[in-house]
Amino acid sequence: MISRIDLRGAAFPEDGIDRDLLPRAEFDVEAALDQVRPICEDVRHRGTAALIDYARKFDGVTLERVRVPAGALQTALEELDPKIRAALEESIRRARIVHHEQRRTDTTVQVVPGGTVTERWVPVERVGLYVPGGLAAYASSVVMNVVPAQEAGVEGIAVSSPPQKDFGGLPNPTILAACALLGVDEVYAAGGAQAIAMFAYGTEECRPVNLVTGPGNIYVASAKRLLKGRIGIDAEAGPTEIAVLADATADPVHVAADLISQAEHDTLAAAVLVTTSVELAERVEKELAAQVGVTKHSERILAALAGRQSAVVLVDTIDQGLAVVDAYGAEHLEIQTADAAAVAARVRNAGAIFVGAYAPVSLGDYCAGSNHVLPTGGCACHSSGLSVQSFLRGIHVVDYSRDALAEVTHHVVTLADAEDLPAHGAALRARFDWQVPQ
Ligand code: HSO
Ligand code: ZN
Repeated sequence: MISRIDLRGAAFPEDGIDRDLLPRAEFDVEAALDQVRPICEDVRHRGTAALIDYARKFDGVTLERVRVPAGALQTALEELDPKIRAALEESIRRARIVHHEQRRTDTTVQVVPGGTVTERWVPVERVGLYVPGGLAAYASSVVMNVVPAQEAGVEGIAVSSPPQKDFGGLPNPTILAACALLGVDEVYAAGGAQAIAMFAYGTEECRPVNLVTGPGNIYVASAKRLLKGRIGIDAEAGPTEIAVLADATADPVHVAADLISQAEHDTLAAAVLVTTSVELAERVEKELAAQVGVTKHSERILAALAGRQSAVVLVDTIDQGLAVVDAYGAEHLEIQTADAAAVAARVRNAGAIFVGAYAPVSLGDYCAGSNHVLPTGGCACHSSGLSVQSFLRGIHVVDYSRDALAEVTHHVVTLADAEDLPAHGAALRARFDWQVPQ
């Protein structure tokens, strides 16, 4: 059901191996642009009326307004199963502990006497958080987006999630309850590209935002790509990925369960085991077959495991395993080896690393305190997951005295002349009666 890639005996170049060694699922954001462009333009020009039309067309619901009334949020919270409420509260509590510590303090550096540069951290004013509907309506993702934004000090937090036929045109009630628990009262019933356009251009009901975060399908990712620049975006989230680097000490039952846990998200999800032990590989393959048979979403999981994006990779050494997982740059990487912490410390590319036998990815999805919005598609080699930093801007504040400017003027004039930009130098010379101070 899962393919094997045998790299035992292969040459591993010193400067790293080919990052396409492990195939990934097709997620062609570019291809959806032509479909998404007219929708975004329509929302730009017709606002709420366009959103109501798309809700009828794509979600099969008739809306009178797109903003969810405050009463509906309160009702959703009152009707939330107390067990789910307690679990969400614990998830929020732990996420707050971690994200609170990520806050930045301004730093002032004295470059020369009388010349300072301060880095001032300022939260983004307004953010829009997109939460998918349908199969991927995750209340936990509301937590993972809202908590860092709140800890960063963002004042305007708006959430949008597709209207659901089954819930009278409101978004999924657990999503609404999570918003209420987090104190977010600005929620919209809009989905897909049209929701991203609403955030970017604004409508009669929704003021435009500065930054949009949150996962979504290919149309959401495509709208984010299209509107990037007008708005900031977190990432174009692709299908979920788990890679496990394991040796003979790993428990095949755990490894198989963890691979299956993320394959459960999507037929395009990737589950990759990299191991030095053929025996472990064989036992995991057997376990996968046994566990898939008794799990709820077995069809989806089977498709994900059998897809070209999933594989068991055999290597000779942990060093080679590290080269493979670094080239792959998984969204989630578990290290299930002897001395797992030491091996984990050597990993360079991963969205998040889960160390040892008792840190499965599912813990991180809900209750580790870490964030579960992480870079996919190999983007872990240049990007990080969502954090307080994602919602802050560092503004350099430059403060120089007359003497401090005088001291460096000749260098500025020289560099400006070298770039054939003499007016740049003149802006300094003008302050010293057009002379370059000696
Ligand atoms: N593993 C997903 C997040 C998630 N899992 C939400 C369960 N619910 C992407 O990191
Ligand atoms: Zn998950």
